[in-house]
Amino acid sequence: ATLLPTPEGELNRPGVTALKRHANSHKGSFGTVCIVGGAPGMLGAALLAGRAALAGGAGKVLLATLDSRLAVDTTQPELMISPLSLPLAPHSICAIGPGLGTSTAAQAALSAVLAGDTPLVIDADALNLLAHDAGLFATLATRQVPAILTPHPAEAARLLGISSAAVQADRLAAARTLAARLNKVVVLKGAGSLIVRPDGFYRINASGNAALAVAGQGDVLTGAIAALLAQQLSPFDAASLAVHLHGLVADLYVNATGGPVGLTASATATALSGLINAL
Ligand code: NPW
Ligand code: AMP
Ligand code: MG
Repeated sequence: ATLLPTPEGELNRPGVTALKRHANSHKGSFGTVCIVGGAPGMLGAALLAGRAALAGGAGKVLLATLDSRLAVDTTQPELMISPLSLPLAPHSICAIGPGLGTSTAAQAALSAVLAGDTPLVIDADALNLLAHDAGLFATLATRQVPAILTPHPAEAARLLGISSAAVQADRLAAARTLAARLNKVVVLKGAGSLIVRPDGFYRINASGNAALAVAGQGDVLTGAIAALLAQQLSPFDAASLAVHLHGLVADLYVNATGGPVGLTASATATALSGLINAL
């Protein structure tokens, strides 16, 4: 099956060879993902990202949450959950933003993560914090460590200082501008998600549908990208493949049920592993 059309035409299974597991591999082979987010009222976002990171094949997943009331996810006890404390426990990839909020503590967390040398997935409220703090934005722009930003159109608009309508009017230009300004890979989400490198090279994702237009789906995508990054895919391939598989879950759902209603973010996270195994 064609997984992802690319302008280059040479890759339709981006990064897939990196996911092959050797017989003597162990959990340390697949990286540790740390999700930073989950402020009061939005713990679910961090849990969804964490579940997606597990389903995406990360060896170990830690959640550092701003809401300290949850110690374990009893339906996903593999997740190691602890209140956010700085510095963070050692990990190979950090995904920051799902349910993070924009409090002083959230800003301190983003600032600390940017000061470190961990590859990042930056989503949701971490994007909103960047949009409101020129210093943090400049720090990210000059940071010489891979990062992937995953804005939806409203988040991209805030980062660019334009309206969502302007972003949607020329999605490629918006994504390219942001990728170039920050010197990072950008995923501009929404129907036909764009995955754009700083040099302007891009892929358009052909999978996905309106079944994904429900709360938490972006948080799932963030966890999936982080898992693939932890498994040594390049940032561009990790983003491309995760976006594609995320959309494919929705396409298979519509085929199986006859319509787009009822696909939850939780179910999407769970379904990712089957698609990865089928690659
Ligand atoms: P409109 O309405 O069109 O003007 P926000 P958020 C736009 C956490 N969550 N095409 C649209 O704007 C997140 O992780 C927690 C066009 C929409 O109203 C964040 O930390 C959950 N426009 C926090 O909540 C589950 C689009 O963006 C606006 C678009 C806030 O994140 C939910 C909303 O953006 C959530 O993930 C598209 N394809 N997509 C939990 N269970 O804990 C979005 N827009 O105001 O940044 O709010 O995305 O909900
Ligand atoms: P977020 O707004 O952060 O929760 O992210 C929503 C996720 O669902 C992104 O990956 C979007 O690309 C995807 N999505 C939302 N609506 C659609 C749609 N109509 N078609 C395809 N993908 C969508
Ligand atoms: Mg989101």
